[in-house]
Amino acid sequence: MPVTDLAESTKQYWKDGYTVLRRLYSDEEITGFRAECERLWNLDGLDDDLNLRTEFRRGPDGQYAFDRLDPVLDISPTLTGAATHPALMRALATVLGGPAQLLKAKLIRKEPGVNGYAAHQDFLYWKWLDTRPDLLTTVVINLYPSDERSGGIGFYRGGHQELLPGPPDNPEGDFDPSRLDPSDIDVPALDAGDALVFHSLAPHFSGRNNSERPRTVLLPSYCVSDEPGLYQKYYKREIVRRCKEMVGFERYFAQNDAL
Ligand SMILES: O=C(O)CCC(=O)C(=O)O
Repeated sequence: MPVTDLAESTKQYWKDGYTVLRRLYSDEEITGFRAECERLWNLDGLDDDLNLRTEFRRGPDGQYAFDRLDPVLDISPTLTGAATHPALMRALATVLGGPAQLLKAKLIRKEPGVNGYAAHQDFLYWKWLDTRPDLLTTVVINLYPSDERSGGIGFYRGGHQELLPGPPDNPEGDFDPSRLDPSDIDVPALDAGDALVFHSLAPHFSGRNNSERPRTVLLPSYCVSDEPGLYQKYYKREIVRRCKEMVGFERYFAQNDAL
C-alpha cells in the first residue's frame, strides 16, 4: 500500500521539480519485476550492435557496457503492468492535475563501475511533442535500494522553471551545469518499491555505480493528454531517428572497418 501523503507529494513536486512516492509497489510485486528484469537481461542478442533496443555506456574498463533496453514494454507484459499500475496512475493524476498517458519507457541496469548520465533536462529532447513542459513527467520505478553511491539520479532542487541554455559553443544543447548552484543538488535515497516522479524540466544527472550490485530502474514517461497513441507516436519517431542518425551503430562500423 502506498504510504505517501499525495497532497504533500504534489506540493513538493511543483516546488522542487520531483517527489518520491514511497512503497508504491509491494514486496511481492518488486520480486516479480526483479525476476522479469533478469529474464530480459539474459535474452539473446542484447549485446548485438545492431539491436535497436539496446544502448551502451562506458564500463569500468573503458569498454562499452550494455545498460539500457528502450523500448521494453512491448516485450514485457510484467513491466507494462508496473508502468500502468493503478496506484501509480492514480497518484500521477493527482500530482499532475489530470490523467496521464504513457509516452515511453526504458529499463536501465547500471552494473558496478558503469558510468552515469551527464546533466540534462528531458524536455530538451521532447520539444518536438509540442506540448507544455508541465504536462510531461518521468517516473523512476526503483527495484533495489539505491542512493548516490549506486549511481542514483541527482536533481538541482527547484531548477525546473525553464529550459536552461547550453554552453556558448552549443546553446541548443544540454545546459551547462556550472551555471547552477551545486549546493542545490539532492540525490534522493530510494528503497525498493519507491517511485520517484520528476518534472520534464528538472535538471538532473547520475553518477557511476560505485556499489557492488547493479542499479536497476524502470523509467516510464507520461504526458497529460487526450491524444490517443502517444506511445506509438513516440517510438515511431525514435526508432526512425536512431536508424537515420545511426545511433548506437558506431561499434559495428568500427568492427566492420577493422575486418
Ligand atoms: O538512471 C539514470 O542513471 C539516469 C537516467 C536519466 O537521466 C534519463 O534517462 O533521463
